[in-house]
Amino acid sequence: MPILTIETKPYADQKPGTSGLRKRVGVFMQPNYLENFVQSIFDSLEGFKGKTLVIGGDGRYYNDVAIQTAIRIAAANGFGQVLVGQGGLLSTPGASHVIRHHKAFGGIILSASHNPGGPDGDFGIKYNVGNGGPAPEKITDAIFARTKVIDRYVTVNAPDIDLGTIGTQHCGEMRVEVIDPVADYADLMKTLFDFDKIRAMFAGGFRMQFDAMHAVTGPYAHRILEGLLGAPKGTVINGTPSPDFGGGHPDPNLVYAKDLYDLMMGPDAPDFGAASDGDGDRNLIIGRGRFVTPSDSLAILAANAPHAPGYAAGITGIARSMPTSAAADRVAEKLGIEMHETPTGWKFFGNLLDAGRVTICGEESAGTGSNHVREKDGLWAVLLWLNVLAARQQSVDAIVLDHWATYGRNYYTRHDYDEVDSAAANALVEALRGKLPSMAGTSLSGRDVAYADDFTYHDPVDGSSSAKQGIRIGFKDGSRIVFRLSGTGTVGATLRVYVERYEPPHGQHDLETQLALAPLIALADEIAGIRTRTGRDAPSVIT
Ligand code: G16
Repeated sequence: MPILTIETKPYADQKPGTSGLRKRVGVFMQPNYLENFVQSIFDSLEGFKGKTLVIGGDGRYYNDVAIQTAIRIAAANGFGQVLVGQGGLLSTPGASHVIRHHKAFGGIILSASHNPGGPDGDFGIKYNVGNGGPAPEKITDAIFARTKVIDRYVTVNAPDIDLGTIGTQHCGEMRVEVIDPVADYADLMKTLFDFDKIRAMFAGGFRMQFDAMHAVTGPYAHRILEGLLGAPKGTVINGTPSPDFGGGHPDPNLVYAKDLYDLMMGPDAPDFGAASDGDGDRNLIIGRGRFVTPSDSLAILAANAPHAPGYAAGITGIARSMPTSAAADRVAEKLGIEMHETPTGWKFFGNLLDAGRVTICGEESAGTGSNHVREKDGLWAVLLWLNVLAARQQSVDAIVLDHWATYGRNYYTRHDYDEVDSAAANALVEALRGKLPSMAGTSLSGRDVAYADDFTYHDPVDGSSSAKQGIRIGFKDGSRIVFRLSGTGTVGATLRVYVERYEPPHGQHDLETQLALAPLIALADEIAGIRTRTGRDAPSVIT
């Protein structure tokens, strides 16, 4: 089949963000927009001729079209084989596992994660390398450089692949294998967790609600929770992926998963509530009457991981993103294992995991995962929690209170200001940077400043460094305020303000979080002039 070379013109706005390129669907539908980006990915890679590429997405609007386009361009560029999930579906952690398990050269994941979908929603694309993890910055920088000068892409004139039918097809010379999106992933989970113990817990009347938010984890959760683990039918709700996520916002936080939260705080709450996002890498954990912050969840899972067979030998180290609370640090300290603080973005964990320096990683943005794949993994976190609950035979609430009594509590909140004018947001950050040198050693609202800097990460494995990763103001009493601009928004800028305060093991652990942090929240506004500069009276989302 002849290879077609199509002339094209570059777009100036194809810089990958925290996790790939995310834009409104309408932007992606511009002529050659997607084609340019896919070709730029391949132009930035070497040595893939005849190799395997994994392609899958979260099922959002435009997924089907984008997959067919990517398959044709992959065929024209000389890949030997594409593995694609049935229906075009692969959760992000599922794709990571398929890449690793089948020793693929890499993978293309089509998702805008927790952002809304549909014709007026968002779309996204990212490239993952052979270890199953998001491409490191040196590759995303090369892709961006290529998008700025690209003048042609190659494709083949072949019919669409039938994504509904599992089995082998061809696109030009290239083999296309449509695979069951869940099978490999479910097999991996069986090796990590004590399925018998969890099954016995469900058989004993344990009740759970899992909200798949009309997104990609639906088929995974149905098969694993209700199928393999015997949870009653109806445990999984909103379990059929839809192109616009049922008109909802597939972000498992207290705003967009409010129904689940209300259920879990109500009189008829089940024992355990959980949710995952658009592409299945985030998680929300709520026990009866007890919300668990992602930062606490990371710490608790790290402390309890050996209850699961896959981690019975213990963990080698923990990594967390810089804005994530220091709760996990206290666990690492007690276990005497390595602790790493990285910039926001799962890609920064890859080297540490590959080098065996850490076993468990997590982020305040509802992401937790381990060395089993190279992405955060929503359902994995849920299964580890279930394993811990089955092993300890205690409630989520009891486990959280016990954790605080042992390690102390890091009160923690994140305030987001969405769709802020970009110029105003950048000016706010610039002004803060200007103030940093004069802050260290002073006292702000009676708190002594221990350090005030713009976080730079030095990767201990490959020696690279990443600067300007967020402004941190740390106080001598262990509290901290962090400011940074999101790298995943698609409209204007999103300002994130992260506030934390440490209360030791025998301190007061039962305060309402916003109240406990009120003085620091006020101080953050005072330092950065958030209200004045953004014109906002209140955050759009508090988590
Ligand atoms: C992505 C990244 C995460 C990051 C999150 C928020 O998650 O993979 O590492 O923590 O974005 O990033 P930001 O604060 O820059 O918006 P996801 O679930 O969107 O792929």
